[in-house]
Amino acid sequence: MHIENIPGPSTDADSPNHVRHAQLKRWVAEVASLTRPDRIHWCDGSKAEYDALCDALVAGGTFLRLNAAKRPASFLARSDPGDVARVEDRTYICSARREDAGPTNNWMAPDQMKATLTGLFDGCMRGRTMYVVPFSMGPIGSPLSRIGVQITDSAYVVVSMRIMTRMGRAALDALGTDGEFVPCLHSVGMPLETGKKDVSWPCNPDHKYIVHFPEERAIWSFGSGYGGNALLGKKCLALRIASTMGRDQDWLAEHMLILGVESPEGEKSYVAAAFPSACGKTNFAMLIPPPAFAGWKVTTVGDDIAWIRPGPDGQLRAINPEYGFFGVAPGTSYQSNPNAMDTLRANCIFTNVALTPDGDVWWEGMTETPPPKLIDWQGQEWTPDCGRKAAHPNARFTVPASQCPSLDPEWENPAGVPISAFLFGGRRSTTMPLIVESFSWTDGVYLAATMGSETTAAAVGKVGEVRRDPFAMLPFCGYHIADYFDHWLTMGRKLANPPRVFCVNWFRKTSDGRFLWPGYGENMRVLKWVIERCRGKTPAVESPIGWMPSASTIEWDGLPEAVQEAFSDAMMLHRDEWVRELLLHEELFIRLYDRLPKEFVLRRELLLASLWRGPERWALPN
Ligand code: GTP
Ligand code: SPV
Ligand code: MN
Repeated sequence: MHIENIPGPSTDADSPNHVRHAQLKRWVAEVASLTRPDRIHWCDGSKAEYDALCDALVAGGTFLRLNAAKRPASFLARSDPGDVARVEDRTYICSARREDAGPTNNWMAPDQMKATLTGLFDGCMRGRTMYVVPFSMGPIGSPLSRIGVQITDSAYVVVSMRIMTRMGRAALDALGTDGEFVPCLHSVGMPLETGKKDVSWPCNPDHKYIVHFPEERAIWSFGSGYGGNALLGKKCLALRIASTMGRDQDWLAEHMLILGVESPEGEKSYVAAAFPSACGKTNFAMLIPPPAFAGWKVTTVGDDIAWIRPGPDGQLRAINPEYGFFGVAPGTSYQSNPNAMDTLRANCIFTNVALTPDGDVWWEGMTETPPPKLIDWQGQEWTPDCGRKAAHPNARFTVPASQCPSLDPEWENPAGVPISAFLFGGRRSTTMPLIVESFSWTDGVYLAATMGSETTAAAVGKVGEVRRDPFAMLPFCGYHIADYFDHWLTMGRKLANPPRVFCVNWFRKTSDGRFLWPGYGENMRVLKWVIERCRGKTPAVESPIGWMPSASTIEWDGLPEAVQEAFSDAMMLHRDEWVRELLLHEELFIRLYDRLPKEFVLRRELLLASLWRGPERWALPN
């Protein structure tokens, strides 16, 4: 076996000289003897290493180098058409006891799963290079940060990890001789038999497993090279494993963006918002206020994950554990998200977008009129009338956060930023109002726990079905979801000044299918009300489900009259819709019966009572 990247003479058969962590060396040696790669490469995270790997990916056909004048240092990758999104039905939480994974997670006994996986990993890296990728989630050295080491046989994963995490020598050095790390084992699951030519997107069509061992804090992923299945620092470590760490260590790992809002008076507040996958976190995190909001500024701390813990002052503080954005490409445009478009100017990896004749990228929604000719995400010729999508609906960009023009100056503050408000928002065509503030922390936890959302292309499966997605964490909670609700209730009790909790819905539609709310930058109108509520500066109306803004407390300047007229419909509570909604809450509660917080049962009764006492259609007073 050949070992690369060893400065000076090696004293150890399996790792370079500077690796002084005995447990890490042992684990790497064990994995190598199981998976039998041709080479082992310890990643240092340097630019030279990144460039060399990108060149090799180009040479091997995984990457296509984009036009250097239009999209400098950027690449296009086309995945296998069977490997385009997270595979939720292949994702497992293998806690020792089934009841600790809870009814919303797939489970298998750890021993049984290890036996299955050991069989699959046996010899799975033959003919390939095994990369050892040390990384930090969160700024290196922050008390909130955690270190992982991913072993992978995918160079695409290595270069993506360098964008998405603080990867390389510094993370390894921070581990020292005996620091704690989460071992993250990954293989695309396609050994290269001698003399066989590699394919551009190796993966395993028959066996995919995304597996978490929460007690051991270990991750094993087999068979996929895409996104959250393969970049193990993200959903696997920073959400599923981190959520179990947070339960044990009194903090929270959440599927949330973090943004800053500065008022014209210079008052700064931070907000964290949980929306399910492909429901607008990146857009909201990079919001540009419309002209009516002169002097207001929105800044970006993170677009997908927040790690949150009480600071010494009893206020919650949050960090973004990631280093880059892995964002949904379709729908991103200079109209919808100029900050994202500017972020993407260079140094990007695009996956499953379309290619223009001049070597740039395109996706649905990027421009109003599509180019007359493209190469689609599967490498086929494409014209606007061909009846196919040019980009896959879950096509994504991978880009360093540092390139984002709206990046908050505090985004790498190791102590995190103070959180004033939590927002929860699903994708709901009906029922849920544009904005409502919960009556209390407990009530806010109830609203977040019972959140529903229409499914999106971010996961393999049916798109557009309403399902309960508590806290936007349904696919990401590493333990029993009812214990997670309880953890949230408990955390609130420990806080001197808990953030206010709001629910939003940008996606409500008219009966003929048009959005009731313009969304995107106009969401600033809702965000301003949220901030002013937190500062005690604006009144609210009591509705059956929570506090709401009257139309007069919303800034309307610059919007067409019709939007203000639609506001009443966007805020309306229909009793029949809510009765159906409460039945769905009940359905969730029965699934979680033995561990459900008692408060929830009472809260549901109270909601039902308020809705019955109110009119059939509850509207905001004029
Ligand atoms: P993950 O990265 O999958 O966790 O998702 P995300 O929440 O960051 O998703 P993203 O911001 O990329 O969501 C993109 C989708 O949301 C696209 O379909 C957008 O058109 C839609 N979207 C975002 N903001 C708005 C909005 O304010 N209104 C409406 N109607 N759609 C929006
Ligand atoms: C999501 O699906 O919520 C994502 C993308 O953020 S992935 O990393 O692929 O899970
Ligand atoms: Mn996400």
